Amino acid sequence: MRAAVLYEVGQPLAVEEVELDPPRQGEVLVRIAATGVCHSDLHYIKGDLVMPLPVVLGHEAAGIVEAVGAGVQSVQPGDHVVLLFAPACGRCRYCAAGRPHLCEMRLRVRGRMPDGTSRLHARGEDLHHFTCVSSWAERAVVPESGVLRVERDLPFAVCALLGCAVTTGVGAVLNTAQVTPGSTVAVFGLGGVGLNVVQGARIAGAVTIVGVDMLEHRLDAARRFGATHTVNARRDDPVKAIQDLTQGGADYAFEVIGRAATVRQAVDCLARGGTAVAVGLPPAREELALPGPAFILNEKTLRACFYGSARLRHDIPRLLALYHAGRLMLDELVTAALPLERVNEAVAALDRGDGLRTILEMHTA
Ligand code: COD
Ligand code: ZN
Repeated sequence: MRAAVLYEVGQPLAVEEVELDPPRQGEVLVRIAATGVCHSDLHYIKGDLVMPLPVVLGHEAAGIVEAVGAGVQSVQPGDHVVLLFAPACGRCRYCAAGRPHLCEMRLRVRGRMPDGTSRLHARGEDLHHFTCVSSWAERAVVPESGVLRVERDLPFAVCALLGCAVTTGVGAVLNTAQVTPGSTVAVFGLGGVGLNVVQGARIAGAVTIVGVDMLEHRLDAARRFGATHTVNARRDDPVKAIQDLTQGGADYAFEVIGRAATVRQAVDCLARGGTAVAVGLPPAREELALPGPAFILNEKTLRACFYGSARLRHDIPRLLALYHAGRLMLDELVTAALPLERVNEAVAALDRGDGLRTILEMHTA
């Protein structure tokens, strides 16, 4: 099959023939139909975040089950599925506590399948898996807990987005922060994930939603997704602007960029007792710094958010219900569709901030 392989940081991906083993016990073979290009993938391509190479990236995807390994019960060939990048064992202390996105399995896999081996091979060596998904490929072998069956009449691009951007962004608001109606909210970074934080805040009933970005077209998009105000951080100081727009500070602020400096801005723009949520992952070399007395005397909170703190099998059907009810904008997020062969163009477009979300589409006919 064809797959996009990252052999070296900073280099274009090689779209080439890759060998994919059949699914083993408890695994599922998925024919990828649509897969998103997310900034997390770009972090690894650029080397801001580090993982073992060579690797097949891609973690936001949907497709059709082609085969299942022994013991698989929740899906069968022909089912349409969303791929989940946090496989969960269902037994560890985190799964038992109802926080399967923190499952111990995720920490163990480190570029492999849960059993420690790889199903992907090229040029005579094993390739690494990315978050047990590796969807920038025609097919993927994933753990059963990494797929969720969805209705067959849904667009694949929409299902792919539910695998990351939507679940992460809306989940940050509804699960991690638990924004309450009437709140004031600031969102730093209005890409594919940040726009979902914006619409999550709208769904939660926030009355003031301030979107911050450096690209005018992203500010326009944020207004369509529910922002009541926008700030261009290239022109204006976002902390001061947010404090002015929220009568002294926001109740909640979300950092959806992945920079220590903007996490600090998210903390600084809060009202007393406010909560900042760090969704973006800063480069490994950056440490987060907090203003000691102002943070403590004003009783602020800084929370981290991974994968929207989501219970995926509970949350994704609810997100789909919001979509069907016309309250969650998903089709509007997809602004370009390209074939896998043009993945490097899609990555460059993300780096420039073109459009909102590019989807790589495979032929599934
Ligand atoms: N001030 C304001 N806006 C800024 C600034 C700044 N200083 N710098 C960049 N921006 C804007 C850009 O113009 C862009 O519009 C936006 O920030 C970022 O958007 P995208 O589309 O490039 O990124 P997303 O939405 O695909 O991803 C954002 C994440 C923060 C999720 C990602 O970068 C990340 O850190 N991921 C790691 C966390 C993780 O693992 N999450 C789960 C999988 S995604
Ligand atoms: Zn992502």
